[in-house]
Amino acid sequence: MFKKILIANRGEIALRIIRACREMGIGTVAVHSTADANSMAVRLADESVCIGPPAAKDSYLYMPAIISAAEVTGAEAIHPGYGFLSENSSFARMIEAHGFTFIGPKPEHIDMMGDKVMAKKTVKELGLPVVPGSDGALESVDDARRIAEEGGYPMLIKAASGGGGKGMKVVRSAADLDEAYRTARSEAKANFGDDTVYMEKYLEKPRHIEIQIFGDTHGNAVHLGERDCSIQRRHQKLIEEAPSPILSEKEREYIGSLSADMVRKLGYRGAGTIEYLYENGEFYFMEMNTRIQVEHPVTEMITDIDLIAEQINIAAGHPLSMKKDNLRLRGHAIEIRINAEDPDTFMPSPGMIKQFHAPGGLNVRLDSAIYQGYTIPPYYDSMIGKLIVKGRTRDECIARLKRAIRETVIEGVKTTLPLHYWILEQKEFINGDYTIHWLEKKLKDKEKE
Ligand code: MV4
Repeated sequence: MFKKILIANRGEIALRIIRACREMGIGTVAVHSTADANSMAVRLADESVCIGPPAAKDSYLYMPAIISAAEVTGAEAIHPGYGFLSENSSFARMIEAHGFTFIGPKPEHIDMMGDKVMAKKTVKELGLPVVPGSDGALESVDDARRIAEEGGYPMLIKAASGGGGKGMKVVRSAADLDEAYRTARSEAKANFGDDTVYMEKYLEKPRHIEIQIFGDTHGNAVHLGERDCSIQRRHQKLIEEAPSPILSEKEREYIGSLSADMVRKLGYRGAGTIEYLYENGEFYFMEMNTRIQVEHPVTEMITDIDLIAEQINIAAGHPLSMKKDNLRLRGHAIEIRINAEDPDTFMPSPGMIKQFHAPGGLNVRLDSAIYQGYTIPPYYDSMIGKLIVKGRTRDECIARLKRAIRETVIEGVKTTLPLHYWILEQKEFINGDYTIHWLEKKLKDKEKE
């Protein structure tokens, strides 16, 4: 096992990784920008190294500074967390080239899943259901027209290098095709430096359901069930839960096994998430994320498995700690993302936390790096924490979450907590009756009041 791990990240996930390392008896190095010198991760890690100025491109994204920090501290492995360099194959390669271990998948698998055309082709061959469409990149607008006539409108044009919704264009009829094709290509070029686009049937009312998987270096792969992440706004998830309120045990086992089988055939190593759209009882592969995700705690709550510890074990060459027959999903978990934002306008609200009191009680978990007197810097993502609760049932979870929100005190900055409380009171949320578009529509209606 590693003696020392460097954490190439900040905020709550840096803390989360430090916690796993400490329980495993592994030393920790926190790297930080000048803006994060007073962070909780810096305080709690065994050592810390300043790697640059506030702008992420000069610190958390600046690979030479991170590699140097690993060199000078004698760390053996690097955990990238999520965001920043977590899905950058050049970073993974550079780490390995310098003799360190990247706590994550093989660089080839990062590249494969980063190219959405390649990813779709690969997983289709390995048995996953995909959305019918262009079977590869679109060659021309005539190519697009032919495929659309055959499959029927509406269609969706997507960027091969995209993801997270950027560069997508819905095409409702043949009359819109020309413009959609051209703007999709130019936006793809502008955003990703690659104008490759592909097309698929547009699903109007899907849910976002994702499967947590793990593979090891011994040919084993498992799934840890699904998370339902359909409560989102502008491709930012607000609430995630496990299990999904709308899947049957049979559907869970079907899509979970297919996902684990795919990952085993791929020879994938580490944590990963397979994202699906779910509509009318069918699953359609959307993307695969090759990192640990923000919402991993809901899976931890219902499996009792430390997913970060599992990532570290796998990177150290150990076999998976869990097997299909010693894995059981128990109860229900819901996570809300707490952002330092105005709950009505979503404008970022950085500044000093004047008062802070954490919620507690049975099965309440707060993953956050904030403390009273801490100043949230304006340079990074506005997520300042995650409140996760577990219950025996979904209803118990919702009641517990509302209770925990009411006892949370965060003063000095605006947060999205009041918005979450409001969502938890909506009948559609309570009934589990919503699509990925529900929240945005509901917020529009709310505005009119
Ligand atoms: C889709 C879709 C409907 N039909 N693909 C958005 C992000 C990118 N990863 C894929 N996305 C979508 N792909 C087909 N064929 C709808 C979306 C989508 C979406 C998906 C998940 C969560 C939120 C979303 C919000 C808007 C659109």
